[in-house]
Amino acid sequence: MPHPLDPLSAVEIRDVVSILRRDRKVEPPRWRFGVIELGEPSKAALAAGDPPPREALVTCWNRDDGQTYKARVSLSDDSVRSWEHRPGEQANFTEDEFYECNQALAREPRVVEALARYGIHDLDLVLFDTWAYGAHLVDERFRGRRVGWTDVWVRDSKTSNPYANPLSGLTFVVDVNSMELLDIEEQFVGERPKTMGEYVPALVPGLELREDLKPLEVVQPEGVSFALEGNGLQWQRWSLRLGFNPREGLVIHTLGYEDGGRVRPVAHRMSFAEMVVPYRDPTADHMRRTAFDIGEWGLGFMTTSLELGCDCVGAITYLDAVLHDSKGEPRTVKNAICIHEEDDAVLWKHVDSAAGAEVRRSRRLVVSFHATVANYEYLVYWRFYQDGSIECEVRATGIMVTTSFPEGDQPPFGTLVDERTYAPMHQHFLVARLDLDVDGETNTVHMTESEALPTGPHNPDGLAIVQRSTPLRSEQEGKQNYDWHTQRAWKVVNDRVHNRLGMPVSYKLVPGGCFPAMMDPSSPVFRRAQVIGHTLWVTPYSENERWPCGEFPVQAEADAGLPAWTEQNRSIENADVVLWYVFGLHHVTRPEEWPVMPVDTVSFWLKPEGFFDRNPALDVPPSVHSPSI
Ligand SMILES: [Cu+2]
Repeated sequence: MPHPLDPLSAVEIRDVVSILRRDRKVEPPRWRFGVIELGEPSKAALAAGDPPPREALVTCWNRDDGQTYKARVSLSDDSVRSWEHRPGEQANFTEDEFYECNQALAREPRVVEALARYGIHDLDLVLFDTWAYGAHLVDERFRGRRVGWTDVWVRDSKTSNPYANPLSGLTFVVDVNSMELLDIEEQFVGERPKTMGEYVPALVPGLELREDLKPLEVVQPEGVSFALEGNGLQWQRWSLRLGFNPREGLVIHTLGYEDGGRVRPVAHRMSFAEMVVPYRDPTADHMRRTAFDIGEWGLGFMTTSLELGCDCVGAITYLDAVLHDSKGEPRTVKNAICIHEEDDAVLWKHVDSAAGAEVRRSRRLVVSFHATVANYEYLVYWRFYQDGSIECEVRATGIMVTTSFPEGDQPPFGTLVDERTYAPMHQHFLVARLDLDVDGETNTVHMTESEALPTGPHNPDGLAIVQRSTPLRSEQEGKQNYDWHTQRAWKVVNDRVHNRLGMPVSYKLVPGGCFPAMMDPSSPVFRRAQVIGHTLWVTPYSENERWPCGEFPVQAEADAGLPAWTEQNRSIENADVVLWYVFGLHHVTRPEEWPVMPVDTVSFWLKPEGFFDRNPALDVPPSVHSPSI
């Protein structure tokens, strides 16, 4: 029996597909599956105790007429519980379409002929990189079709980096249902420059690897301090469940901290619900480049097996992830989730002449996964600390998108990284969906700010600072922006539970890596991704509100998620609140990020504030060093 929050197994995915085939004639090759995922039980159903029915949520579409459908399938009852037509909406793009589009274009005579004009005759060296895009840029003639656009990359050899050499100025527009080439857009930008975009040592001319690194090993002679049972994880006082789905990738469920003999809830569910990557370059090569990596493609689908290179050291435990292709056939990503402990230097310390030194090492539990999104990788780390803190870190690495330009004519929208080649500036906005339940479901989010009081008789030197805490009562008030001047942060407070000092218990969202959209609100790109207009949004929990830019951002005109839901201006006071935190990288590209980008790292924290009565890590014992080390 799976736990109600366990992801669908391969057998269950096959069962879902066969139920839909039997009852709704959803059959390949006419039909494709966008997403097949667990229909998670509601909080009430989970709390009820009896195992809730096992259900799946499905997005599929008919390639012949382009119509999209959503289904809820009951595995417990062997039935289709709901079947909903979604006219005018496009399902997420799939990896199968990406590969099939690449093959179709390589066989298309008009493409072969276009490439020959650039002296490119070996199609095996060409990568057509397919992107989804916004409706406003889809030509009137192709409206309503499932349209992708591709840029073109040319490898130097079969094993070299496909993203090393752009063939700038050539774009293909494709109907990815029929794989028909709809349009060729061409803007000759001159002879291709000679660049060096290789990073595999054997392909980098003259590279000599450093020889002065001695081994550094992490040894856990008695094994790990965590216990993983199925998808349930326990470490120190933390307990949580690991989930995974095609769109969000890793999901943290039912996070709690044991205190005084009981598990106190902190979060019901935490995940990444969207990622928006607008390239801030209006030239022909980049104007369509506005990726919604979660809504258009799925971070889960793009999760890579950590067998391929995890770079976690010590004793590592892995979990596999089960996904599916567009035919509904399950596939397993081996070692998709990495679980391990890390030493984290000093946790607390004091040196006193009488007592001597008391010092504690900090240890953290890390749960991570890596997604390769075509040229880029995103490495996601959830870290749990012994003092009740939680850190969510994202590292971006991989190969930047580049463009070549004619001699003496470099556009100002990027940074020169190689001969007549620039990397456009862009932004990676990540939206973390944080369904926190601090000591229970009934919480209120407060905006917290520091205020320097004016100089006066009681504050003659102007030293006084006070802390203001303002409850956010409605969804309108819940739209929050970072303010450096007041060191604004947000606290999730449970007014019904108090600590020993009489304060209501809370967890604080300590913002990090946030930045403004810097985009005209009338921009059609902004209209599709209005979530980037604020650092934080707060909504009352609603089971169907999962996707901040709408469930179907492919070819969308407008953001059908947070801006639409929050129009209702519902109460968020003493409610089961969900926080949507927008952070990421404002990526002003650098020469040092070419040909492969050293990680750029951003994070935010959730820290207990009055949740405990005192430092909860007082009981961490001093480190024991084995004499041999
Ligand atoms: Cu970037």
